[in-house]
Amino acid sequence: MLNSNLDHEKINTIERHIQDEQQSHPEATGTLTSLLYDLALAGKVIASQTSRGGLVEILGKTGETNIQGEEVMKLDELADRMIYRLNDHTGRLAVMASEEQEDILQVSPSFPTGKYVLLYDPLDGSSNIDYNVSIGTIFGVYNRKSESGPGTLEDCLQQGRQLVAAGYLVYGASTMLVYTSGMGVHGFTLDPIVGEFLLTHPNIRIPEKVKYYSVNQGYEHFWSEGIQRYTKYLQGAEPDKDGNYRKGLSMRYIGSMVADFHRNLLGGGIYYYPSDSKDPRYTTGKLRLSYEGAPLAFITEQAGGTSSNGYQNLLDLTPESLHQRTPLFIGNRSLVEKAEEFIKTYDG
Ligand code: AFP
Repeated sequence: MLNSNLDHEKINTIERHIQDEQQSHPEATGTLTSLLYDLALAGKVIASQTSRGGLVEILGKTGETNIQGEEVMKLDELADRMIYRLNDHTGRLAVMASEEQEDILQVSPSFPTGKYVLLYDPLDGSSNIDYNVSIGTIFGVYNRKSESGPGTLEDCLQQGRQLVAAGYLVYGASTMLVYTSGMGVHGFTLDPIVGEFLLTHPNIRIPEKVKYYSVNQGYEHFWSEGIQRYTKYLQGAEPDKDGNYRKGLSMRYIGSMVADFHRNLLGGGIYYYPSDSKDPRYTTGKLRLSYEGAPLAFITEQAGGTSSNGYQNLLDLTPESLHQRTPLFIGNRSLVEKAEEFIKTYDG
């Protein structure tokens, strides 16, 4: 016989949680709820493939390069197509853009266009795929700016402040989906038996007490003086402009931004990828403003942290092109502000 208490217990699936949140918006039509649920579904399919990565013939490179000049992995392609195909016919989107594709992605002409715009990085950290290291998916949702018909490039080039929702999936020891629609940050863990995302991390706040800094320190010699000194400051080996030293932090760097970001969101810390002189392609940083920076900046801000390109909040930047790169500092407010201070003092 069922325990009668169970009748009163709320089982918070992701669908129910999003629905409950949207109910506080009387004007909500349920479209955003459905769109976020479509993304959760895409995440489940991608998770099922990534977890079988070593078993089926999907690992390794396709032999092609994407528009960033990077080698395309088969799992990238799969994730890219999966997200597009699960969203091209729903009538919820006006247009999409993927980090893996040069141009904007129109939805199928046989279906109506909708009011939202979806930007996504289908498989972030893909160079880690072959090594069974956590990877992730990042997405951001905007309202369309164009009135009707097919969405436009302008719809995709919006300031991060205009984000309606943003989230990421991390495919690690378990699969998690973390999202915000401007009402706090909530994390769900995929129950692989039931096949459903269940609320495990409600109202995530970045801890005040910081533990980690995450940066590819192998590039140290190519950084500006400000970034070099800031990193030493984080290690407890360099004073700030007032002559104060901080207690040294632990360094953690996975090389999958989603995984590094997720750890710092829960544990407290900063992730940064500054500009460097190592590679002429990345003089303004490696990471993309619209696919990686803005969505994670929105989540950070909703969790009590902040972000910067070294001078300005990432959410205040309006992209001029679809694949624009940016230097990026993201995490605890005190650490991000301190990075800006070092840059101002030493790099001008
Ligand atoms: P890949 O998708 O090419 O692995 O790049 C991942 C990424 O965009 C981000 O997720 C990492 O934090 C960062 O690049 C790692 O870059 P480095 O290898 O230069 O540290």
